Amino acid sequence: MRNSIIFLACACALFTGCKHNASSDIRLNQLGFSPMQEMTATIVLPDSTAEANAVFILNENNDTVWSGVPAVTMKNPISGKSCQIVDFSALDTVGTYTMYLKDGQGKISNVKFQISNRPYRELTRSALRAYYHQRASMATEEPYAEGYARPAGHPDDHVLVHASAATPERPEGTVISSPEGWYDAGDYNKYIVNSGFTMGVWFLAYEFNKAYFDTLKLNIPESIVNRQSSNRQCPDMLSEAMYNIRWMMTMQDLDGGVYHKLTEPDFEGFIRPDQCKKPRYVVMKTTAATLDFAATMAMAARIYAPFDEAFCAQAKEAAVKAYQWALAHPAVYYDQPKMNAQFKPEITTGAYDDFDVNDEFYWAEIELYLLTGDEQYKANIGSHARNIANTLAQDGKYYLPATWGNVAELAYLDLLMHGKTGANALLEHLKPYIDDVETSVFRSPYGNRESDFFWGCNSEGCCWRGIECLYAYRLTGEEKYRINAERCLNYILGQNATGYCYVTGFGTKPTAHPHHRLSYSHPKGTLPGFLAGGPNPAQQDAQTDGVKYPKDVPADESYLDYQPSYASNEVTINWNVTLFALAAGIDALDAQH
Ligand code: G3I
Ligand code: 9MR
Repeated sequence: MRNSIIFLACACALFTGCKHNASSDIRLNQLGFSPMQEMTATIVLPDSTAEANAVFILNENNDTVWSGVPAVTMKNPISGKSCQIVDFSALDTVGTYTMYLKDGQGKISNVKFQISNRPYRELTRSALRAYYHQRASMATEEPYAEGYARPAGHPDDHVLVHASAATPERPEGTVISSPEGWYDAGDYNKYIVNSGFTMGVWFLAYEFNKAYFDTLKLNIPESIVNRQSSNRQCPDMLSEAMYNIRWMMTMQDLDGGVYHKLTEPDFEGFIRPDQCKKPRYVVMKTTAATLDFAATMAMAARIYAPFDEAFCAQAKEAAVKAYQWALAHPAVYYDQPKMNAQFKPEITTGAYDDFDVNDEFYWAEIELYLLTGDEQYKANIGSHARNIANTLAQDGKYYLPATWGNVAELAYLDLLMHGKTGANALLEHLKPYIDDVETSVFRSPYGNRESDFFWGCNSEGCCWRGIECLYAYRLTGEEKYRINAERCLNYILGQNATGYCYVTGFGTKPTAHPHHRLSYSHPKGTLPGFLAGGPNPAQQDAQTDGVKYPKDVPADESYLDYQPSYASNEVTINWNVTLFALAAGIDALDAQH
């Protein structure tokens, strides 16, 4: 108590006399920490000549429980900004704290944070509940909507077969029904490639932490009335996924091929789902979509086995049929300009185009093999795995990390968890990033290289690296991997170059204006639990809709919390799944303490 009074008195005196404007900034995980966790904050200094800072942490009774002067000043290799790190991991008591920073000029800033036993439980729940809000074809209602109810839109019971997808059985203009599923992102379309990838990560997350997800309650309609009520109660997390899987099944044509997407011809305005009136089409079948579908259905057939046998038989049949179509059509790529040159109406929505399907073949084959044990799939794996390995030799980035366009790692991680491959590739891949931590201004294995920043990097870069660390921890038991997984989450939740907590509705400075039609059009505003894409120096949106980035903004700050910024501030199903997989992985470990 005495310490804190003296500190505050001195600080106030210095503060009054101070003439400088620039001040240091504290960046830390705005959701706080569990007592066992490493706890650090980054102080971004106003300039390289700034003097050392002093940091005091006070508890709710205003007792100083920690104080120190961070010694080392380091440079952010991307922006060149000078930073200091304070490590207050010694704190181990649950409570609310305030960190006071007295900078070299005597200026004071402060930030509140919590130490609690389960700091990421609500984050995990909310990131999963985001999918309930994304549901197409139904109204979201209380009590499930938790304040964000909205009317139904996009029944998708009158979807037109686009000329590019026409067959003798289903000529152009044939009406099919393809309801349910999740809206992909900030837009209202439904894309198989991205849905398949999302389901892959979803199922991996489930299998990684089965016991945790089996008991996690999401407050969705299925929590109460289980659709498969004659079977064993399905965990909420798998019930939510089923809403999307049922839609995916409707996207398979009679011949086994799978439509690339269900879409309006061009993006809707920022209106509510029930206000949308554009026609919706299924467009051409592609090899990538068909293989991602095959892999998803094969995984589903395995994972839902304890809950719904009839569904599993249907999913397996759909997977096999899709795979056979892909073998017969191994190189049908989604080339939107080429398609538009040939067919009308023109389609200008998301492409999810991918001109290398070796990894999609590999994933489908691994999943069909794991499901059936059938040697036929194993034999084919050989040729695709070889292609992938060859490419890997030339470009280490090819195999890892996983993204919607590179699904090889999903197969690899599944093999790893089944004890059918070794962890070396994963550990080697992680090593340089973990080595970076020693000089990292954000004490993170992510965010120290320009190449870490691109469209969707918060998920595909940061969260995914954290998930890889969780796998490495599970396989080796080495603490450093658990700590680095937590460090990735710290980065997402505020210990980063912009100081944003990149999850809507969480933290003291959250993403508040995402590129998200459901949020923008909702009278209550931004929906909670969504991860923003993140800093993207390519700035593909820079010339549109008044999107203006500051001149020469560093790559790790190339982010606008501005609704029109689709290249840095959109939300998507494939990104949120990595957020909840990482948060759940850490929360499950916290629960063991
Ligand atoms: O593959 C190249 C790589 O070789 C190159 O080094 C790198 C340099 O920037 O670019 C890579 O291509 C990027 C590609 O994603 C693959 O990662 C493109 O620049 C980048 O523009 C592209 O962004 C995609 C974006 O659509 C535009 O097509 C995002 O990954 C993808 O998540 C996003 O998806 C959209 C949907 O189309 C529509 N719905 C919303 C969704 C999220 O924004
Ligand atoms: O809203 C669209 C978003 O969902 C997509 O990810 C993005 C890239 O395909 O495109 C957005 O739509 C923009 C369009 O591409 C260009 N004009 C402005 C649109 C958003 O207001």
